[in-house]
Amino acid sequence: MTPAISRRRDQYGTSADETLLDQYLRLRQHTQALVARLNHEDMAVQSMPDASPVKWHLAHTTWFFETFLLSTSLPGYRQFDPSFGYLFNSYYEALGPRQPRPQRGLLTRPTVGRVLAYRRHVDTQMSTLLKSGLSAETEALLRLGLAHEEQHQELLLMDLLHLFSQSPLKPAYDPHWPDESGRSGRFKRLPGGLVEIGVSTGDFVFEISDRLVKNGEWLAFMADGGYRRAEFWLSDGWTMAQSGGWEAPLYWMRDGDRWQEMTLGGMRSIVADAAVTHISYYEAAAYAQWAGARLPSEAEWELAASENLLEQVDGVAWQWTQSAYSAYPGYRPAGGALGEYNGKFMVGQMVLRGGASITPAGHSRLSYRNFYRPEQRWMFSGLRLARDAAPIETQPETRDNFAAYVITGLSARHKQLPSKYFYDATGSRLFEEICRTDDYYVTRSETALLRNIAAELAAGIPQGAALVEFGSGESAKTRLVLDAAPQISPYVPIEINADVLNQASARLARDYPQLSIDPVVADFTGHFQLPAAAEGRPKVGFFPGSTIGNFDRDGAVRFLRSARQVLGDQAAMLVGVDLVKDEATLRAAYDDSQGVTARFNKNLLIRINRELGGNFDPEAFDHLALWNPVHSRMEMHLVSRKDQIVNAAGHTFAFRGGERLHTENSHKFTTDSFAQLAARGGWSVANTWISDEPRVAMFRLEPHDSNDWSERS
Ligand code: AVI
Repeated sequence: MTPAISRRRDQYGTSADETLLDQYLRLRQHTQALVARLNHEDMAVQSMPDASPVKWHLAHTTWFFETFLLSTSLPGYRQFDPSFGYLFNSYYEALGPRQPRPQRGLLTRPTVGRVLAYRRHVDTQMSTLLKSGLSAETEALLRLGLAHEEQHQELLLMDLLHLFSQSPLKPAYDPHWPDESGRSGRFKRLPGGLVEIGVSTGDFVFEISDRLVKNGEWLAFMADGGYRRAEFWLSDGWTMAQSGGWEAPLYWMRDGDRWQEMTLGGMRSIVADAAVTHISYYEAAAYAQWAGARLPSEAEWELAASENLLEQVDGVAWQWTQSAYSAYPGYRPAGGALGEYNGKFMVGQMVLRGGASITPAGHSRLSYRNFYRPEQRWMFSGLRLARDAAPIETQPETRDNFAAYVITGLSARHKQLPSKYFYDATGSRLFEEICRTDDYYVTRSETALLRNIAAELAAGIPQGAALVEFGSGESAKTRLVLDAAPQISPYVPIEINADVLNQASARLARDYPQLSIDPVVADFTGHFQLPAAAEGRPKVGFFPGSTIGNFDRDGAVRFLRSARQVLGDQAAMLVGVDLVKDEATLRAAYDDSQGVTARFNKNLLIRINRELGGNFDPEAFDHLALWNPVHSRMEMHLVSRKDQIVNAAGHTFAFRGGERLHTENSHKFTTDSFAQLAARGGWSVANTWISDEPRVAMFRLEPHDSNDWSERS
């Protein structure tokens, strides 16, 4: 049993020291306050089948507590009036027949006075109940009752506005009812993908407006024939607009050649900067179509809201989404009559997100799913636009290339994929892990070598030289150079992964406060420009790690040439290279005993599955590392364990058992073979340093004497 006076803070925005009884009484008093300015006639009339009289709301919310809490949980409770079960049941079939909804306005009896007495009676009994202990189940029902009455507080105002809008006197509910207005919305960009609410929005980029569509914008839609041009409308919406004679939002009324709007503050001139409200889904969808946009899905809305990108989230108008109100996976209606609470409305209704100016404070939350039928418009409904967007600059090429490489690479007679696609977030992490294994010597040997030769390297770097690192990653080895050569400034790391680059740059800035750091987000194998800070300075290229071995020969030459061009004539280049050595050492390095390299290799299949909708089973492939003496390189492959068919990037690929997918080359050099390669790229070797076993080399290159290098192939 939960003591009903326990103090708690919850999703309903309750303050920490408020008891359940306090919450209950606060809620009930707020409802009373909402109707305090009304007379009894205001409270009895029903203006349309969808709306209910205020008196009915007052009684129905009370009936809810009486039926679901007092009758079941307060021993000896006696119903206030047995006829109320018929009169004030809303839609609960399990609780028997009820007054038809369109005829709630015919209930001149009970009087308002008796309904208010009913409220007082139930409040007294509820106080008794809430002062006793509540079971967890009863507490849950109480919370549902609180939320239920909050919903009716909003409905009550919606229905009242509709009622007053029908009156020729256009009475103000509250003459001081505030207007809301502000600037136009700006589109906010977001990546799609999997988000916490568990809805896959796929691999695309969308944009969503940070503010709601305004009356002024709606007027432009109207002026452009928005309500007369069928091309903007859904078929059902067009039929509805025609038959209903729609030419503006629900409460807009013509005043000569101007528009006025009925509000809870009475008739007012349209405020151009206020958000448009009281529109149906059909109108919202037509407007979005006219505006070259669309409505957001509820997943997109929730993602953007949870990223704090949106304004006017829950204080202006409920916002139509393009999502149908249907069950989330795992949703089960509650048992008994309460099972009728939401589930049975899950057809023919669209979801609205956010909250409105009349929604009780704290009632809504980011995951709250409101719903109405697409033609309804008496609620405080508005819209915010969304649209599909081109992915950020580098993405279309990268993604299209990846798909293109997968399609052509897996269709080839010798299946192959470029190794650069290893390095998604997981791949980059696994590579770091490889570098820490005992078997993969390349990083360890090179780091030890750099430590030994740092002073010598530094001696060859001129004062004020810019250090340009290609594929800088974490910039870990760079520190050895920077420590030995304080004359370097600026440092220009070039890295395709902006996050990695920003983090590494921030760490360096902290540790090297004198150093100017000018990072460039770019694929260093493509075209890019050095920042202005490097202009006019001698430049030293830095390319450690034997990454040059991952290019094919022509690719390596192309890279060296473009580096030569980027760095200019007054340049040097420090290149780390792995040397040819015994096969056992090489094979162990690419097939480490902990299996990290195997995971790194198979991660490529996982990336294809994720990014290109593939269905590879990584377990159906073996990792293979072999030495190719003809090309002087280590090769990595994935070997199909069986005959299998795999789908990816919208294509189907057949693998025979034993067939290989070639994923990486890692060329190993002698000092001579590397010098030849460098020469083809426009550089000559000025210095060579060799590490201890297992041996790797660091070369200092200088521009080739010959000035016709750039013409040679
Ligand atoms: C990044 N590159 C130099 C590594 C290499 O040795 O070719 C990648 C690697 N592949 C397997 N292990 C490490």
